[in-house]
Amino acid sequence: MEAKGWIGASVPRREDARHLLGQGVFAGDVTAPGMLELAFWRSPVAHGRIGAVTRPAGVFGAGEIGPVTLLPAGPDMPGFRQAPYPPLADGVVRFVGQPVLAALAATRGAAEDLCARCEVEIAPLPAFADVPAALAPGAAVLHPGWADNRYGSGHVKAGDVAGLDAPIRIRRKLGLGRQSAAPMEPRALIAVPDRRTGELVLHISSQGPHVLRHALAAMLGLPESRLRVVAPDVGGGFGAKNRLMPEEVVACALALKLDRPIRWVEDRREHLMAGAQAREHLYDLTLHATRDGIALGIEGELWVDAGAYALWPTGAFAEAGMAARNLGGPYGIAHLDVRHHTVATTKPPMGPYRGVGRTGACFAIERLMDALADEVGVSRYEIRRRNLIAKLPHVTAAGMTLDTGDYPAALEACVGMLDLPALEARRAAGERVGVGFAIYTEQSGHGTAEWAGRKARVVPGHETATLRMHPDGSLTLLTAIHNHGQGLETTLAQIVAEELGLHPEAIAVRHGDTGLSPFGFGTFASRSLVFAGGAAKAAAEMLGAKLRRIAAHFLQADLALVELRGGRAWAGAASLPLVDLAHAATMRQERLPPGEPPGLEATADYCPPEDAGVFSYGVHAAVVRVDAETGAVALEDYCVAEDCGTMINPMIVDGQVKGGVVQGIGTALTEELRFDAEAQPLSTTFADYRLPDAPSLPEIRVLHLVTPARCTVHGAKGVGEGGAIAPPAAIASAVEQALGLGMVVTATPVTPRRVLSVLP
Ligand code: MCN
Repeated sequence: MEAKGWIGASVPRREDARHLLGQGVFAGDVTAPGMLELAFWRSPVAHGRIGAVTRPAGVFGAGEIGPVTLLPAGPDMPGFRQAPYPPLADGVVRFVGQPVLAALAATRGAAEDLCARCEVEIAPLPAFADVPAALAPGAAVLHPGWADNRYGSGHVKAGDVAGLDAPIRIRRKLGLGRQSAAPMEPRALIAVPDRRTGELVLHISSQGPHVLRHALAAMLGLPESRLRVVAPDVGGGFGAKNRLMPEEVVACALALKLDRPIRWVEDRREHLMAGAQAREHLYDLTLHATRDGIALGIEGELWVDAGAYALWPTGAFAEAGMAARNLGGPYGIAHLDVRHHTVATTKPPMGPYRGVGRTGACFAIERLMDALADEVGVSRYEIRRRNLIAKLPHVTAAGMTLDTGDYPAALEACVGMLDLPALEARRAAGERVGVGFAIYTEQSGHGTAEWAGRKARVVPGHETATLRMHPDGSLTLLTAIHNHGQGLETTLAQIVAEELGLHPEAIAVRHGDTGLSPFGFGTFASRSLVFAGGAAKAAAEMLGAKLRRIAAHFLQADLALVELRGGRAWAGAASLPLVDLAHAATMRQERLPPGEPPGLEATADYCPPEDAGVFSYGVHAAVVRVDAETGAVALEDYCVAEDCGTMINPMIVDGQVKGGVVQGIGTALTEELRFDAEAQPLSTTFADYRLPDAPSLPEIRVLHLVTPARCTVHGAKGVGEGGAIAPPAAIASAVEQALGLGMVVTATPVTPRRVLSVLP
């Protein structure tokens, strides 16, 4: 037992040991007696009408899995069109890989064999594989009753771009490729009817069990009290395990119908074909600026290819709206006039992926700033120096309050990590090396007003934690957020330990089980530390207050003098071990102070007081070497100067930043889900969908600047996504410098083929 000092300590992640030793338990590891394995017959065409179906026994089609009510997804606003995702195709298939039939057998292989014996006639309908095809005049309409192939459009307007009369106008068309979140563990689940409790217990690889339970219960017509969702160890989510997907509805419905456990484990091909997909933005933007390179306004349009269905709860509308709102970046751009469109195509539905909306927005604004630098004739560093917001807080044109920090200082800090003269010397000697900069902001911990303002169907404005001290003085923290690589089992324990003067090892953290923890929304949007950390601290304060009251009574001391430290309650030199207090509070009620209720359990709720959230930020610098013969880009160096407020655990923050950067490098250089003109997927294995590999990565160097947030627990801001936001912009810029070109890289990934295509 130790005293305080846990905030800011690089405590090793407690969860690592079980993973390194192969002792984690994932949904696919769970079995149950009498279990059947599920496999899907998936559409081989992108769009078509289902005709005659021939299938063996043990195969179920739409309408045969039991009653299912479809839920509307996307924002709850007029003009937003609904396209709920049926668990099994309902007469029409709308993308390659859409589940059409569900096969059950004793083994996965046998279930796949049943699928192989199915014959489904599908009369082809027109496919549209991208936004231009979907919006082309006369294009077929994907969903009945829709006037065109847009889920919806929005308009972010502030100031008066049209009235600017700026001397410099730079128009560029830009694009960000389509991606898969590609977690190490694909999706997996097992739905088990529990005859003792009457519950259906769903073990599933999920980022947010309570919200999933809510949706599933509504779809299946079950009371939420009869559905328990357990997310055990989860091998990465990155956003892709935070939406309701058809496979989980089918498995639960069949488990209820047949009263048998049903397991489904996604394979990589299914994940790349039919899991939630991400990004794929198109931009047509004009930047207005002064002759000395001060950016004044942005106007134009952006389109997000949201695929064939809207995933509950947000659909892909969040992606487009977020991109539009963030187009001003960290620059004081006062005029915005941007229309955004969420477009339906015959491709898999889009979900969130680390950096939601902002990876595209950052690519767009940073590319425009590079073009502006070229136009004005100053360096790309100088253009940023001139335009960065110098004084915070700053309310952006889109109405977001960039709260605390020092953006120019971060730029200088990042530049200071590089040896620019040495790089110049190499360039002068003819080496094709270059450096690129990109700056991001990362909104985290945004609460009620923000989500309600977006007309979200679920408003994740709070989080709750329960802290329980057992009769022997040990502690359990119960939370509804989910740790799937973020290190939250360690950092939440650090927060409670700090408050109660204990060692973090003294606190067990349990999460991911609707049967255990109080309600909460789960882990996404870099919210967990701000929200669950806030709730954990508040619960620890409540429990600590009670422990001190009991201790003051036992020690006959003034309550104001009692403090908790090292596993004991102290009043001056006198002290008592917490276990004595715990024992009294639970087993010996008669010893408690008069009027003090028994038990040592506190449940606290937390909503961040500033509803617009807190903004982390950072500057990325990429150094690349380009082979002009082959177009290959080699990363030589990667630097990040970031500020996420107070770090609870600097080692974990480091890991989060580096992990994010690697994913951003994938966006920048290698990863793309490609489709042919008939919307047939061309990237269904890791041979075609290339993730960055360790040998191709430099050491990612991270410098932490710390400006505590004004309103969050310990002044911490979220950090989980920031690393993934800036790399495409930084790397594209570096490639251009290496080749001695102006702003010519307009799309990701910057593959060798794309590099060769921009060479003069
Ligand atoms: N942290 C800290 N000090 C800070 C900020 C954060 O010590 N000032 C710690 C937190 O305590 C937590 C971690 O850093 O242990 C990330 O915290 P936070 O920024 O709150 O992000 P979340 O926990 O909400 O995680 C979600 C975020 C997102 S949105 C995606 S996507 C993502 C990511 O985190 N998916 C991940 N990081 C991931 N990391 C792994 N390994 N796997 C994923 O699926």
